Amino acid sequence: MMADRLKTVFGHLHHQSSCTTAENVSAQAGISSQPSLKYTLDMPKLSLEQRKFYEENGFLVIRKLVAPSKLNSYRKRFEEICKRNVKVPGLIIMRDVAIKDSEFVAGEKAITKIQDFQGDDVLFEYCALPEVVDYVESFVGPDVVAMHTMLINKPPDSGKMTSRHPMHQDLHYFPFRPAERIVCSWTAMQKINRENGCLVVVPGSHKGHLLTHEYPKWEGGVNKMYHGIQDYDPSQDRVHLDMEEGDTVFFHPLLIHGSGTNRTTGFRKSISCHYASGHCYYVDELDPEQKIIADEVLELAKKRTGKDVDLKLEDIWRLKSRLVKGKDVLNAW
Ligand SMILES: O=C(O)CCC(=O)C(=O)O
Repeated sequence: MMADRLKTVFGHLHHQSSCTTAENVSAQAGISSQPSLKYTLDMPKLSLEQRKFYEENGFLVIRKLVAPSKLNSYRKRFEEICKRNVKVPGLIIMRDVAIKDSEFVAGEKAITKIQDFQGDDVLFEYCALPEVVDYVESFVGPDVVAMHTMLINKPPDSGKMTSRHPMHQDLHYFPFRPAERIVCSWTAMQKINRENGCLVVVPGSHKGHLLTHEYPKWEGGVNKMYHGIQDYDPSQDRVHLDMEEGDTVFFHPLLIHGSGTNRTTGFRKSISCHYASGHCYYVDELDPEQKIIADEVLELAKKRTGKDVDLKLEDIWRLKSRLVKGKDVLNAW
């Protein structure tokens, strides 16, 4: 019994130390990665031109990838969740600071984002859509794990600019690596442009490193866990991604991005999933830059469970991840 347990633990440690590079992770998945194309893999879906674009810019938009009928079903499910007709285990429901501090607002209008919907088969269908996953494999390989799921319902701005999402890098939140084998898919559930707060990206920033994040000192306040890059330089070239319903952007977790104020009277909706290769690994030690988010997430987990348990950040990620296809070595013990 004891020997088996030790074998498992040592096997796990061995796994961690033996796959510390994107090349190793690709090799474990049976894919060769070329040094000149380090952010994409030699899989059938992407053309060479698309691969080169992502390599250079850290994002790639695919037009009309998800059918309106699918997005309608996710929209309806979101409404049901907001009305509390459906209860999803593990789901996190977030409210905009401006709404939270004002009078009670019912239903959909109170909710700015739902997160961790892996326990809901209707919404999780998005993460497993073959049309999406076919592209995801070009970034992470054939073993695909959904790590983080969100449906964002950006509210009309209250006038305090709280609907903005500060410029950040998603890797700030993640205790797994390598970054090259992680990708986000983000699908517009309606027309999204500068008026209602589209995504804004800094092309090429995925080639940099993880920067220090903190809560921005915005006058109107900022939503919980919406950290932004400390000392962000607004003079960097940015691109606003105008998208139509169903358009999907795939982007690297180091890409600097955020989203603007919603200056319309409607709620702006998008659905997204962060995927990792099943051969990624959890880091033994987080980057010092990540301490602020790790402490906040662990504090929240303790509050939610009501227990003062000794949790590590990776325990939370193991619980919320869900296999999409192939093998999940990342979350195996
Ligand atoms: O959809 C948005 O407004 C931005 C979402 C985003 O960047 C994030 O949640 O990391």
